[in-house]
Amino acid sequence: MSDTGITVSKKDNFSEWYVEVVQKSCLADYAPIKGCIIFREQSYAIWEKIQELFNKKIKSSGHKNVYFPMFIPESFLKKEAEHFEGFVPEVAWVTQGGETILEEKLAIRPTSETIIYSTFAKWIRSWRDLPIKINQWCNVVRWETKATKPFLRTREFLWQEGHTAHKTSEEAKKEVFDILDEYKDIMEKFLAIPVLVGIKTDNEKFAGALYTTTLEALMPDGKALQMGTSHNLGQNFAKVFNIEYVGEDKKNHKVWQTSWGISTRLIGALIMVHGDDRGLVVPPQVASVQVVIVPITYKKGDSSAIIEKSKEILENLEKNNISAVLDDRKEYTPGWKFHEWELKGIPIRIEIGPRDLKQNQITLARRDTYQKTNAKIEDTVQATKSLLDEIQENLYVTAKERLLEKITKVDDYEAFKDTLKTKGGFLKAAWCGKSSCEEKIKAETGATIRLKPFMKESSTDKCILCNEESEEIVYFARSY
Ligand code: 86X
Repeated sequence: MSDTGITVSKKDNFSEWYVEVVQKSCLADYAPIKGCIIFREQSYAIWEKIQELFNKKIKSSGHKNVYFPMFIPESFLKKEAEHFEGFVPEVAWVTQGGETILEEKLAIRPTSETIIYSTFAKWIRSWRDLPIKINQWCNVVRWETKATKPFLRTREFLWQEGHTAHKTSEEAKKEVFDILDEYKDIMEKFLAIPVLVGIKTDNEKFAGALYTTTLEALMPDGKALQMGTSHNLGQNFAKVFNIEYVGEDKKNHKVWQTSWGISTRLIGALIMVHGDDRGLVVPPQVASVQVVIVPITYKKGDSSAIIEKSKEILENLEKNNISAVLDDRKEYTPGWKFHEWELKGIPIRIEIGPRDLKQNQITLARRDTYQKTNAKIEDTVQATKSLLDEIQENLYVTAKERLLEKITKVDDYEAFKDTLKTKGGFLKAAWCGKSSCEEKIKAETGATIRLKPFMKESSTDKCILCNEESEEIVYFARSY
């Protein structure tokens, strides 16, 4: 195959396949800085779609977008040493401005709790100032030492971070779960990626949180990927940053807080879950181009009638809120165009050639199954709409089946290790609740507890490792 198409099969060499799709589908390119990528047009368009969807959701529930500086004075991070301790080796610093060595070095934000919450302390005076519900879209920097991978682990990435402060614990709790629901909706209904939701163990939660909720997806190589997180911070940060308000009772109270985030990692998940040996597959709901029209014309012969009809179809689709492009480039053959649009993952290709025109029809080719169907030209909009819905549904259902196939209940440690090695995926197992067992399993197998389900599954099983009384069934997996 040529150097424009995908040359490695997803099944044979997943990791190489991924890197090829990323580059050849114009999603990302490597940057001249180690561990950084250039977000190219195909990935940035998906990111803009995610931004559009999430902004709509949070704005309708009263959140406002803001932007804080990317520089955080060292003293701010030190104030929070307890919660950020483990992260210090990942922080990148600015020590010099122009020729001047800075008196206090500045962290490039790895996350913005410290700068935002010290500002909350200034903004919040009385109960009338609450709740505060803000969000920012920004870049963050974490100086990764582990191997980097486009979208999944890079030293700079894009995300949104939401930060809220409330009068009561109940209100904060509701916020945590409302956001979790919005995240789940984006992942499942728009990105067509099924997720498991639950709570992190104390080992895996954000140190600054009372508890951390998480959304976890499964990648085709059997590894779990955290897709997003929503934390209940309780009053932990209110204590450190002294965020207090005078209540209606005239007394001082500390606020209750939440924080939550999703990142450009979601794009990595989308590529892995839906992509195939022809390249990227973009779910219709997040595709900036849903339909490409390719007129089948040849050098010899008059093609004006076909081009005319193609333009009509394009206009008609656009009028009906279907995002379409007409590829009438003369310098490429139809076959070449097919490959290119497949590589880029456009959900539907509409072909119209001399025979189609004669029969007053179009050919619709779907990206997910490669199936082709015909429709009368006057039915184009209807046929396209229902096919887009079908593709969206099929991508989700297929991914869901693959997820369910790879959730395995295991009853003893031998089966645990064996299943992890041969099959991967999520392992449901009883756990006694002790960190020591969790850590030992991680050291011996590489699997961590990805989540504790919200609804405790009652069981009489004993802990998978120590065989003592178990508290609950949890989900283990190796992960990204
Ligand atoms: C944890 C917590 C939280 C807002 C989110 O998960 C969602 C959005 N923030 C992020 N975290 C850190 O606090 C952190 C801190 C430092 Cl200093 C660092 F270098 C890396 C970090 N990574 C994650």
